[in-house]
Amino acid sequence: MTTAPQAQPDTTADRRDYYDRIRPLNLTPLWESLHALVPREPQTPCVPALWRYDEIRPLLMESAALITAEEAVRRVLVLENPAIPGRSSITQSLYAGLQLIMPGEVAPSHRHVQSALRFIVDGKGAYTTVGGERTTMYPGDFIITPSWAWHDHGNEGIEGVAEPVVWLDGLDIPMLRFFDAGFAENDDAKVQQVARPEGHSLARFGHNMVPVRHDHVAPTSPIFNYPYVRSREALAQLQKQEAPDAWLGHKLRYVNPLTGGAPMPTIGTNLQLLPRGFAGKTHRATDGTVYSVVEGRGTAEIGGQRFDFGPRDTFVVPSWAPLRLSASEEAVLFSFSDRPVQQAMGVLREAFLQDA
Ligand code: 1HN
Repeated sequence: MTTAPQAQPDTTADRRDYYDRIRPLNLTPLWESLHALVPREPQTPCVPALWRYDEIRPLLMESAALITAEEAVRRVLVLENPAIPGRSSITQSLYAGLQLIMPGEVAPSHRHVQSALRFIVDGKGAYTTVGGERTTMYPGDFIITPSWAWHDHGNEGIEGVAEPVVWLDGLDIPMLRFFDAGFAENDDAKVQQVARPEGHSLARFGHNMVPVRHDHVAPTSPIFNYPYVRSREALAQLQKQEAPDAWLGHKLRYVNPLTGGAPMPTIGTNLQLLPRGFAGKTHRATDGTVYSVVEGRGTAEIGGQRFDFGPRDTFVVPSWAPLRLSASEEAVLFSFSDRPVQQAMGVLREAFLQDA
């Protein structure tokens, strides 16, 4: 048997007088805040929200006339959870932003303890260099900047195309702020030296095989670009070969090939396909999750609120909010959350509900 926690005690006059006397000693009564400190279930201040790319793109392009990537260091519009403005947070633990790099621009080399992911949203011809290896970025690619790895970005164009490139940044900034464990430094060079050929890490670790002798010991995946063409192909095959999960459609999580766990120690990532006409059942989980729509259209019903999504939109599902996904066109969604951290702590909970 479980019961609801006790109601909060009354704040009587004599109690208030007592609180006033203990406050100068930096003391406070637990019994006034216990109910809020240990809620019966998650009580996130965050709310669901959707950012429409069609609305944001012109504003992003406008920012390119205001400031260069170099002056900005990173030219990004931060996606803030509307219920917690001013904290550069899309959930309590995660940061998200849309970054723009114009043809010919460079975002200078630096490194920090915060881990980052890039999910390419719009345009091609940009590259990022991470720890001495460069990768060309295409829409739908999932790219990792591990903690403390040097990284710089540029846009030299490719295949005769020079166009603006936009990606979704996901970082564990609020988590690092919580731990007060952040360090950062700028590189002497604006653009770091490339030390290995493009595709080297994927060749070594990206084919269900790994080198018999290697020295990769970091907790982050040795693969730093998970190309969309490969992940999309897996989903296309799955769709032909099996029925979709009633809650998730066809959903795959990205893995670190050395561990089978999440590719980043602090952020878990997924790619899912919702078949045309899919009407999912309701599920919820304690990891607040950010979604980026790659293809197709549909609806996310989040805590009873309806959000219609289309290509390149971003939306956030707060911790423990019931989520029901449906698709009017075949849709592909990328998503990320702090799931590996909650799993390491043994606190992740999720529920797959049987809708009536
Ligand atoms: C950062 O280094 C990047 O390297 C993007 O592209 C966003 C947000 C806060 C702090 C560092 C990048 C960032 C960031």
